[in-house]
Amino acid sequence: MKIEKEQILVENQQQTTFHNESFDFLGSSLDKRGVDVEEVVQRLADFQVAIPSWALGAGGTRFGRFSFYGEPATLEQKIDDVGVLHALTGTAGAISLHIPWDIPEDYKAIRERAASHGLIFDAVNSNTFQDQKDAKESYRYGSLSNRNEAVREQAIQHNLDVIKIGEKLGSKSLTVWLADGSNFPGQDNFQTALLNTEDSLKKIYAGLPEDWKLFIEYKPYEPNFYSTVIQDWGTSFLLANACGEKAYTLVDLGHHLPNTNIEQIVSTLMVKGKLGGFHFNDSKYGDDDSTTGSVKPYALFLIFNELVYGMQHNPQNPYPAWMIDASHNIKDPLEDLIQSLEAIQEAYAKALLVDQEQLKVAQQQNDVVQCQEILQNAYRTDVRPLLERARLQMGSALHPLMTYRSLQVRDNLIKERGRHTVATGL
Ligand code: LRH
Ligand code: MN
Repeated sequence: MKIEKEQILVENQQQTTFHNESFDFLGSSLDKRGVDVEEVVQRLADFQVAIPSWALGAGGTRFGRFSFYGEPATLEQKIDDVGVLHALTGTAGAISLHIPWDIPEDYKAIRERAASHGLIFDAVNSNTFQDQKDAKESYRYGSLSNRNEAVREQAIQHNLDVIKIGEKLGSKSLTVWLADGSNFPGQDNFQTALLNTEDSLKKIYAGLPEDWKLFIEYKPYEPNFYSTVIQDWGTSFLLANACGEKAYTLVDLGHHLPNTNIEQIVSTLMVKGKLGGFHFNDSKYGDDDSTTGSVKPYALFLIFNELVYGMQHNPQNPYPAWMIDASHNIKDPLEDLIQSLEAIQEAYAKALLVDQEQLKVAQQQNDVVQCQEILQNAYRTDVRPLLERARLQMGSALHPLMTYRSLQVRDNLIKERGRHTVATGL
């Protein structure tokens, strides 16, 4: 399934007049607020988010999984689905693979297929949270932290193999997330587990190509429910510092205990030059992996407000990696991802409208009320015409979801692939 530019142009024609009116109206009011509208639109067009290869089929929980039919059963079909997202949104220009769920057979063919959709390969993800059927050692009691050196060596070698796979695809970063931890008090010696993990990460870091980054992802719990070795940003941060300048902390929005101030974590990591990137999603309770911006859109805006400030004031922090990490239990995966991409662009656009100079003055004057007014003035702005204009400029759809439905993409995928294909992943 490939969506041609012409199909999108036809769909856009019906909505262009209304778009131009709302864009001109918003543009003139933003002009009065001293906003460089063209620059905001260009920043939105340049903002590319990587799509997780493991979230293109129906997700599930231990209580069940409901298929969506027409799911991608091969890596080639997964790349085509990300191609559909990129054609419609213009902002899904990369795919993030998970190994061994997505090991390419023909690297040249896979690179060419991705390139045919205008896609690059973002971070590759290792997997030492599941045992592979032919594996010599088990990760039941941990991987990089395991008390058994042979298990640690196997996990280290897996990560080095994943780097080799990424190199053949043009990827420039490795994401390590560890399920390692314990389910009961007394099961683990916390210090041994942490020091083993640090030592193992250093051995992986030693195998990192010069121009690569290592992203260390933290998570407070699940699948272990008493302790997790890399449980929070502080642990990831100290491990990244222990490894070296190419190691960074990766922030998965769902990996925080309730009411954690994630925007403050983001600002701390940026000023210390250790914010590597994001796994965008949303959650009400745990690591729900729900649609980004579907539960706490204001929190997402506050995170982007810190990102915009950091990208202006922290040259010591590299340009972060933007990735989605979600699981679709009841929504069509592609519709869910379109909604996430929209919410991410919307939060970024609103954050770009924050008058940082005015905010600085109000903060210096301790005018707390004015500080909130400045943030909420930006947040309360309907920025959708800016997102639409960015998409128009990229030749993608003014309204991606509407166009996805009117082009009957899911029905066509079912015709092509049948009803019972199942995508590898979560
Ligand atoms: C762990 C996680 C990690 C991935 C996995 C698919 O919860 O967020 O990023 O490896 O989901
Ligand atoms: Mn994640």
